[in-house]
Amino acid sequence: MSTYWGRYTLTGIPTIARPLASQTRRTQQTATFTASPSSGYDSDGPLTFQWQRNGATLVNGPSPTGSVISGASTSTLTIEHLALADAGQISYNVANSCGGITSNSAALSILPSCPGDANADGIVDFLDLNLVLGAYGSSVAPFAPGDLNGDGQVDFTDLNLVLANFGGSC
Ligand SMILES: [Ca+2]
Ligand SMILES: [Ca+2]
Repeated sequence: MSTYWGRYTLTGIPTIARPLASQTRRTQQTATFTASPSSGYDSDGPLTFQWQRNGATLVNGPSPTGSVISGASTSTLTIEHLALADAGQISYNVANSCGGITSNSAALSILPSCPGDANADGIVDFLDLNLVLGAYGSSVAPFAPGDLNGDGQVDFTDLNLVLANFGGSC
């Protein structure tokens, strides 16, 4: 005699616990969206994810807009080096062996870059100067805090961008 366990509550199509929130970023910044499926729907194996923009499947790697997409088929989507054309409605599909569901659409809005604004708060001030000076002379990831022109170095070019725009807002 064998015992079989019913899994009536665990074999359904995934549901989503929290809706995606809209985001606003500036060009060259990074946007990250994280899926929030409800727990308990992965008893038959890992959930699968696929992200979309305006309903079109996103693909990892350099995109036609100049941005770089990663995690397009994981629970976390990352878009680096955002371009104005990356704006759109972001959504994802999450599935298990029973089927899938598509999340709400969240707006990704892209504003033009703000020269000299190292901390992306819309104002060029002492905080930005401090970020550049704090990393001055170092090699960093392109567009890391302090590297305003994205050449991977924090140097006079970046300092000049802060000074030339100091006191401005955008
Ligand atoms: Ca700032
Ligand atoms: Ca630089």
